[in-house]
Amino acid sequence: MAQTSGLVLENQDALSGDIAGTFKKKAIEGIAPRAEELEAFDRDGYVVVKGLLDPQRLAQVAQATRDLLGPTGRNSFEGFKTQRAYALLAKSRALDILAAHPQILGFLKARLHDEPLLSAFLAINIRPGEDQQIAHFDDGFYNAPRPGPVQGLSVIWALDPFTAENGATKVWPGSHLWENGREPTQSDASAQAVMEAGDAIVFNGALWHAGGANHTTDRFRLAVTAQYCAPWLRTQENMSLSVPPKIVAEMADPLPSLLGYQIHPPFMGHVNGMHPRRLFEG
Ligand SMILES: O=C(O)CCC(=O)C(=O)O
Repeated sequence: MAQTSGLVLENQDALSGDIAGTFKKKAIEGIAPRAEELEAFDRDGYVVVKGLLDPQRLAQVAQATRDLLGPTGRNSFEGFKTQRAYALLAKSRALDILAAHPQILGFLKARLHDEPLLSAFLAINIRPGEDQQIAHFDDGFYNAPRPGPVQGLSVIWALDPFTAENGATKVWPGSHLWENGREPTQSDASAQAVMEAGDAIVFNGALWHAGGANHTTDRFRLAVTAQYCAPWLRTQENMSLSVPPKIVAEMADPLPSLLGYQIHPPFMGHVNGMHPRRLFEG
């Protein structure tokens, strides 16, 4: 039988709007970054935000992260002396705050998208004697013209003090504006994100960076990195398969949306023609 009622979409423009019936688009809310933080982010491609976790929360988060660490890396990108752990949101609720911290949500909204996706969320523990990681930029997978619109935004949370000696992240200021094919050389100025535990570096996914070398014999450099992308891009970790729906159903907003329980209008991300949040009904 022919359908006689429903939304009439006249043209392509109508397909950029939110046509969902039950669950409307829900923009993330956060704490807006300060003007000077945004200036630094735009100019240098990164900014260090200080003191995001109080000491009690920091201790909980650091312990929960340590508990999840496994073997050292399988290749030089992961780091042969570095422990990594993935799919963190399937394993611990203590780390939710790092994926959806109000100040990070504010950066996402200001510089990436108002309904972004969490592309990767992993622990990185750089151990004594580790070499510097190869320089890279996190949007490299998207193979897009550079410079271009912001496609990804990354955060590295310092859970130990980050020092020049223990492997503080190395960045090439301004390199988010470099054209395709340009790579860091010895003559390009670099900096290290020296941070207190509880600080985070927030950077454009186009910024060239690398995990630093750990020159110490006895200091670890524990971090969690949260990487976000625009909602029309493929995420690095396949979050739909990494975090079981039963776990996501119990999470507070905006985590389900960050994990893909959202529609990028008009219908990117639907499940059997419906908003993915309807999987939680009944
Ligand atoms: O650990 C760091 O400081 C950077 C790690 C990183 O950029 C990565 O693995 O993608």
